[in-house]
Amino acid sequence: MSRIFSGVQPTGNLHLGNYLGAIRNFVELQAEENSECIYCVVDLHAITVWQDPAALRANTREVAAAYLAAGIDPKRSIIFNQSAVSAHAELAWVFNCVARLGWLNRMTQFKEKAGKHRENASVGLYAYPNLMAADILAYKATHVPVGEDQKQHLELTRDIAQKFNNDFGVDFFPMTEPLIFGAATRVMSLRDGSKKMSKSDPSDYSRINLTDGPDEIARKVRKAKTDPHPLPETTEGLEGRPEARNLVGIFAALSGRDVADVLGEFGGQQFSAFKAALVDLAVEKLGPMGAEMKRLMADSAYVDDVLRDGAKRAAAIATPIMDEVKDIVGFLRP
Ligand code: AQP
Repeated sequence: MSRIFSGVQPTGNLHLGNYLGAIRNFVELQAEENSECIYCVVDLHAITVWQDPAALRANTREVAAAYLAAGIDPKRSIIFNQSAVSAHAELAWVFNCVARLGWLNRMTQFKEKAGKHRENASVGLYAYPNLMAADILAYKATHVPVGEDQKQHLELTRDIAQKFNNDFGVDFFPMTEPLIFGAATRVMSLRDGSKKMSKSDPSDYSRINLTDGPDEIARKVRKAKTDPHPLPETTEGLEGRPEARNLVGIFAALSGRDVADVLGEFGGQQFSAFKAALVDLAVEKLGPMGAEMKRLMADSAYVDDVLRDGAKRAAAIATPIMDEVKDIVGFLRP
């Protein structure tokens, strides 16, 4: 049996990249036989940068609503928020003492997020990958579906698992495999094809938010950066054209076609015609999900019930694993 774990941060502005790179794959994995899926709203991760408490509560419900609206079945899968299961924070502390500073110093996401203000970044932002390893290993998850940007953190999770096993002479934690699949593992900003689409980009025009309506989607796609040439007829023609590659990739991912097939239809045409088709497709695929998200966000009692039930089921898996960790490490459990 495979145990799948993944999470999304409740930091607002959930976007097309989060959907195509992660949430859509969560739904697909849930349909597999012999898999147990645990999908977390990682609120402990969110506070590694400042979050307004009221916004954090709303954004936590927004991610849960996105999971549900995308098709995750809360009976079949577990949906919960991270802070509701104490094993995450407890195991993260143990891993703070297993992981080496040199390992964390190599993490590119910290460098990108802390930027020039490294001295001012929270300790939590630096230790984030240890918490991520704890999220996964508190369930002994075998597989973690993520976008490409999380690959390095997954490698660190394996290093931590291995060092823990070696240090204590046990064969306890599994070597978790990343699952990076789908046609859009790295969706780029609509304003700059060299930057990934991101919640924290100050420009709302850089991303399509999952709650955007048809007018917003149309405006953003129309304004998306392109180059002056017509679309190429073959995939090789996308070399050196990051914005064209991104938009064609989004079209392919949303339509379930491959890039060559999309270029077979639109190659040689101007961006204006292609963008019009992309707007129709995005509105068709994302519109109903966005509307369902808004409906669920207005029904916070239901969303909270789902999270409460999920937290109980998640804790039932993680607590015995954490108890074993305590025994291995030598903590008394009087
Ligand atoms: N642009 C992207 N393309 C494909 N996948 C993406 N993911 C994020 N951006 C893209 C995947 O979405 C999942 C949840 O991400 P997260 O919320 O945990 O954090 P993140 O990767 O830091 O996401 P953002 O949107 O870029 O947020 P900020 O701006 O706060 O850094 C992950 O599986 C991620 O790979």
